[in-house]
Amino acid sequence: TKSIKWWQKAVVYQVYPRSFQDTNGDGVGDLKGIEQRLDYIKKLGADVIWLNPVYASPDKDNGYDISDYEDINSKFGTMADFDSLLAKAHEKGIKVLMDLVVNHTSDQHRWFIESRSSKDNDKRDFYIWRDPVDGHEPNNWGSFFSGPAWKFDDKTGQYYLHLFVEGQPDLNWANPTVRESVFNMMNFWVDKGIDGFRMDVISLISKPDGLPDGEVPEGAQYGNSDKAVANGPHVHEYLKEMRQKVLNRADMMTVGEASGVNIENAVKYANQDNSELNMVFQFEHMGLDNNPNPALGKWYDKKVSLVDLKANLSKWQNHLAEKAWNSLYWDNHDQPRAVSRYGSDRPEYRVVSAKMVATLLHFMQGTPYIYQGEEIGMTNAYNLQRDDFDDVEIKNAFKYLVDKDHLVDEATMLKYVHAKGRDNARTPMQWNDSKNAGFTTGLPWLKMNDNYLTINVKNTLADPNSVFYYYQKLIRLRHELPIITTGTYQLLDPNDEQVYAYRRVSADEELLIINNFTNETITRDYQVPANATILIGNYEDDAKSTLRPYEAKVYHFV
Ligand code: ISL
Ligand code: CA
Repeated sequence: TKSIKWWQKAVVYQVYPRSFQDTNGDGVGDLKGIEQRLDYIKKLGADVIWLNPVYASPDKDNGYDISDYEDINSKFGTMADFDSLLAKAHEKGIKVLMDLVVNHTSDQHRWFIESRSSKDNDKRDFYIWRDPVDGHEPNNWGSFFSGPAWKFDDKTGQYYLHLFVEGQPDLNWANPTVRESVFNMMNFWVDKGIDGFRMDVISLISKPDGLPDGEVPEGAQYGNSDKAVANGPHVHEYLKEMRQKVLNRADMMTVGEASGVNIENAVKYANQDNSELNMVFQFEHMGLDNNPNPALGKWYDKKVSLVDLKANLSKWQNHLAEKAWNSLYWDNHDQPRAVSRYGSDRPEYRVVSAKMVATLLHFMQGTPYIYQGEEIGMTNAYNLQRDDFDDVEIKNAFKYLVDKDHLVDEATMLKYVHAKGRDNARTPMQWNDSKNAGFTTGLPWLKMNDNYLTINVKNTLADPNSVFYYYQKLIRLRHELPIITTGTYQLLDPNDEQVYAYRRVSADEELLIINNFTNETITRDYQVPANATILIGNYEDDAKSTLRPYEAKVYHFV
């Protein structure tokens, strides 16, 4: 049998530094704030923190546009603050993953400033420059955040590629000097003693030869660059090189954000032969509740079909078993809140359904990720209006899809943003019921969710039946019961539209996980053996074959 790696038993807690804890009243969370809250994360029981980017950045896309990889954004503090946070986390036995954003840099990065200065600058080829074709963009690719993926630069008369916003020019990974520079920079962080990397859109770094047009979804303006670029011809070669030159220098944990990756290529990225990464964030389950109109992409407000969700997650569980490793997530800084999307944030169901959604995920095989606030059942932020949003993706959606292309009216788009917008996850952490929820004494950089008077850490810690203590128990169970890490996954009743039930099976014991996805009381008979005990559940007693609204329970038997 293969030995179990530390990151296969670990639970990760994602911190969005901007929105976690402000300590100097400027309304922006900072590194000192994270350090002050380490005991909270320790109490929850998480093993690892993933920090969203804290590097120097003009913040065109909240730190995903980096102008200096070896410096800290002054809004968040200093390199001394970072060193202190890392040391304190390690003292408490918490590991730290850094975000690695190397598909693109900021347009303010010195590499790009040089690159754009002239066609014969030695950094010209660090980025992807092309001549106009018939006076237009070199191909039909659209940016992930609406609009074209090419920007014309007057100075040299060429376009540069930006799969994300204009301020995020794509690096040219085909250039070996680019790779060498990135690996050197990564080694700077490895030498500091960090424990791993979360790699931003790593599936997009190798661009296809000739940059062919993407398929244009019906009704859309631009070709799909995601599909055209994902899993490009040399991506696995580049990652193997990275593994050799950087990642093998320490016992690191790596997770690649892998938009456009299916089960076949996931097995390459996350193969247990240790040649590339440990695991990927796959996106298929995030797209199941997209708009049926492809031109609107993710912008929609209908719930996912449970049958589709089961089929998808089960496919990943089964296909990666023994070959690769899954990451498990419902939400992050790019996704709406888990309880709002998969459970119900109505006051009468919020707590019970947040626990159900957690139960479903935390008994699967893989490494679970908890996004800050998920552990207290934070919800989408319905009080934010068009002018309140900060996120460039949301702003561009209004600008292009509503104002320019008239694909949808403004009121409908607002509904979609309330369901799917990234700012739902980015409103500041709700610590208590004082002004601005104890996040800041100043003006928060993004409007608070107005439900912080009831939904906050102080309340959740005072209530033994809270979402927090339920997550704490889920994490403890994963640490204690090897079957959660190693057991075989078996889906039950794939066509049941109301319940998601599955088993985890090992040589000498078994878990039966039952989740009622509806707000109704229903009946199901799973023929639970007489010797079964309840390991965890979100109701006080076991009503056997009766499943109450959003009920979740896990039986354990031998
Ligand atoms: O956010 C998305 C959907 O709303 C995704 O398409 C997202 O853009 C994609 O997963 C890439 O995300 C990552 O890279 C982006 C950055 O804006 C995201 O915050 C980051 O997680 C560009 O660096
Ligand atoms: Ca601050």
